[in-house]
Amino acid sequence: MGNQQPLVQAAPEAGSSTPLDRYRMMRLSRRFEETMEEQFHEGQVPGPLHLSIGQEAVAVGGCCHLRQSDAILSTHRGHHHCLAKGAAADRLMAELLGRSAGYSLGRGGSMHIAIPEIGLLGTNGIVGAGLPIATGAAYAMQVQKSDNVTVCFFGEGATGTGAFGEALNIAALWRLPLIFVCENNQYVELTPQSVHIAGDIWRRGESFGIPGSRVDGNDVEAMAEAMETAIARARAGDGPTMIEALTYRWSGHFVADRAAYRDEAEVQEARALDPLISARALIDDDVADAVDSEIEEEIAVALAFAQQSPLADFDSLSIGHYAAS
Ligand SMILES: Cc1ncc(C[n+]2csc(CCOP(=O)(O)OP(=O)(O)O)c2C)c(N)n1
Repeated sequence: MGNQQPLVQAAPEAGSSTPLDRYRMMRLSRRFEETMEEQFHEGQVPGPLHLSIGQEAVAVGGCCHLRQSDAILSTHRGHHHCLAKGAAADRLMAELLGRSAGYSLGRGGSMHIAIPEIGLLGTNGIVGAGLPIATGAAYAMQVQKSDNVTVCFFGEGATGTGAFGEALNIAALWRLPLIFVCENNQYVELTPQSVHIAGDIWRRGESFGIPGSRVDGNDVEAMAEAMETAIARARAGDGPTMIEALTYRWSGHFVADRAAYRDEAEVQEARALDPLISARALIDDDVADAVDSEIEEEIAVALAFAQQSPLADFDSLSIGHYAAS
């Protein structure tokens, strides 16, 4: 069940991330998910699989200025967040394939991953559930008088939950070091945003006094810049910020959803705005090609690692449920 693999990737120092680092991470996330999609179709993924392909810039720009001691909360669509915060691709893959070397010993899949050592406080299958947890984490950071911050990633569907308003209220009232990142991929399951969300999401914090902005969520540099400002504000004790990152969900809601409810032309238009293209344009072609080859190797090694790990073990079912006495 245990394994000798490192728990996390070597993360760059906070603030030292370069456009090259960001491209590398986005490429890793893209190839990670494409590989998991193939594995799903081969029957190797025992649970549901929600892909973030096309949304990589939100996670990478959202995490590239964070320290390991900063926290994030993720969602049901969170592989890109996990990788960007420093999860190791091999153990993440093992989890998705239901293998005992996975982060949750293969018992949970992609919606049950928490890696406290790197500040990943959880992916989550319950829409909006990260919001109160993030609020609590940010409050803990404030009580501990650290200058760490919490970033809560959530989809636009979560703005319809009661927890959203509650989190905004408490975060503003207590000036918590919390950054709300609404990853607006324009669909809530099978429903386009246009038929169920009124007004501007980025302005939802206004009446609480929370500054907000809408960012091109396909532009990793724009995302990183907006986060830098929000992180500095939170570290300085000036309270929360709301960022709406506008992006697009390339795939169906989950892998088996063929997304017949939307126009192919709309999908193709969105794909032309591939966030990897603009990220790649900032670095030399030769360097980018070398990165692409390294990632292919890394993915192949990670997949082999995951496949060699034994399937989740029933004896592990009770592990991690109770605090050690
Ligand atoms: C509390 C709750 N209600 C409903 C669902 C069913 N559900 C799963 S994903 C989803 C849509 C979420 O949309 P969004 O928050 O925009 O995230 P996205 O899937 O677009 O990444 C819904 C309604 C759920 N998991 N949890």
